[in-house]
Formats: sequence, C-alpha cells, structure tokens
Amino acid sequence: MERELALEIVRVTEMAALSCARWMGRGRKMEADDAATTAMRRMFDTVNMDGVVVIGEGEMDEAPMLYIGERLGTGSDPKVDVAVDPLEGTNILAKGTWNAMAVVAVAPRGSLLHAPDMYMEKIAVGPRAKGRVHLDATVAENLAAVAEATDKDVSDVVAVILDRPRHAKIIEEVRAAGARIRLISDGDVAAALNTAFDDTGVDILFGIGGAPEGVLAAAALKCLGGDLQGRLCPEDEAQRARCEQMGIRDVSRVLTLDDLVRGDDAIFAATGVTDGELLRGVRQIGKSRARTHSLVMRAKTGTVRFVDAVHDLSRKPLSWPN
Ligand code: VTB
Repeated sequence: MERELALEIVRVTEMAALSCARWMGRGRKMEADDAATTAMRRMFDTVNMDGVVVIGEGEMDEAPMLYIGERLGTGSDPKVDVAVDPLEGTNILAKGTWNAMAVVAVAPRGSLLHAPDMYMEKIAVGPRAKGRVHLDATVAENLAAVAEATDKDVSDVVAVILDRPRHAKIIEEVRAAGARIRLISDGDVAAALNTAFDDTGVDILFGIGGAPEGVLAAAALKCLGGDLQGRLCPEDEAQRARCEQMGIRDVSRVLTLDDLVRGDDAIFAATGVTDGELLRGVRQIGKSRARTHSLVMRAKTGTVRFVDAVHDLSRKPLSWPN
C-alpha cells in the first residue's frame, strides 16, 4: 500500500466524524450512526483502492451499507481488507461524553481477521509492555509486568476496563493487586489506543468487548508497536458455527496481534467525534467551519501523525440533522 492511502483514509474518518458530531447529546443513536455510516460510505467511493469490508456494520442482509463483503473504493489497486466503525461509541455520542471516534483500518487483502460480531476477551498494552503480558497470565502477573516495563509501582499502574457486571472479578483482582482503575462506559478501541500513549494516563486494557473492535484496536496497536491479544467468546452454537465458518476452529485459542492483523502493512485512522484523552472532538467554528482532530498511522513505518484540520462546511457534501 502506498503511503498516500493513509491521507485518503483520514479524509474518510474526518467526514464520518463531521457528519455524526451534529447528533451529540441528542440521545438518537441510530440517526448518529446512520450519519457517520452514510458519510463514510460516500467518501470511500473516492479512494483509489479495491477494498472489501471484513469488519463492518453487519451482514449483507442486515446493514444497508458498509456490510461485510461490500466492495469499496474505485476498484484500482491496492487490493485491501477494510475494517470500519463509523461511530465507535454510539452511546457516548448520544450522551455527549468521552471518546467517541470514527475509525477505519486498512490492510492488504487477507490480512485482517474476519472477526465475527460477538464478544472477545482482550488485553492491550503500549510498546514498553509488549511481550511482557499474556491473556492467560493472572491479572496480578500482568499488572506486575506492566509496572516493571513502565518503571512504575504497581499502585501507579492504571487499568482501563469497560464498566460492566461481567467484569466484577477482574475489577476485584486489579484492586487486590493494588493497581488503579479507570472504568469506562463504552469505547474500548479508544481505551486500547490510549495504553500506547504515556500522557493518557492508562497502561493496560482488560476485559470483554466487541470482537470487531478488537481487530480495529489491534491494527492501531500494530502501528504503535504495542500489543493486543484476544480470545473469542461465542455465547451459543450459532456463534460457535460462525467462528468455524470464518476459519477459527479452536475458539479458546489466544489470538495474537499477528493473528488479528497479519504482516506489518496496516493503516489505521481515527477522528475524534467527542473529546477524548488523545483526540479532541469536532468543534464548530461559526456557521460554516468545523475543526477535526485525527490520528493516522502506518505499521510499515511506525509514523504516527496527528492531523488537525479546519473544514469549510459550505463546500462539503454533508447533510445535517435539523
Ligand atoms: C465494546 C466497546 C464499544 O460496546 O466493544 C462494547 O468498544 C461491548 O460491550 O464501544 P457491551 O455489549 O457490554 O456494550 C461498545 O461499548 C459499544 O459498541
């Protein structure tokens, strides 16, 4: 993949973020997601690539666009897999809270895991703790490893965890180990990403979130030199069958970063919709301009670019809610 593709991809996440940010705090998740998806889909049409959606808004019969298997781009090379989450954190945006983002990952065809829409147990860390943690190690062992890798006391290590009843045991174990916790309402892609940046204040992500979000976060951490490991959590026979169909025979196996994102040619882009630790949300300037804050990275070179853009909305094909 040529490096120019990275800039094209950030244009796609910018457009999705600009479109759905208008729904902030309105409590209308569906409309916000629709706005992001429509804008993202439209922008993809202008990108020179032959893309196939492997992580998207749903299966062909349940999503009108950006469904799994949909072709994206102009059809010219490169041939790529595309993973999208036009609005990661619909609940977040509906309330106007922290860390909603528009997210895309692109990688050469066949290199992204076609993760089924189910839960995944995850552990994610930044570059310093890469190779030191393991999904099968205990919470206390992983926290001790992160403390050592980041030259901190365990009491200064911060674990980020989705605030869900299913995480009661992990939360108890983190507390027993003496580490600290940031509980989040939603948005574990941003949480995983944040573990790779020192000034976000979080060191390790634990817990169960969406498998599609796991692949997106893995693409980000591959670019950043961090680590993410996952284990699929099928809840019934249908989900187990789905895993098999997707070529995952042993669902209990720990999926490594390389299983989730093969090779090292991934591109990851995210644009903030609401403010977060890493990215600022969309800000309106007067009636006709808006400012976006994005992150775009390539695994091949490890370059991490923050893109601060001011958009003239009168010249963009956006449709706003009333
Ligand atoms: C996570 C998180 C998402 O859903 O995947 C989570 O990344 C899944 O858990 O932002 P729940 O079913 O318990 O919500 C989100 O919070 C929303 O898609």
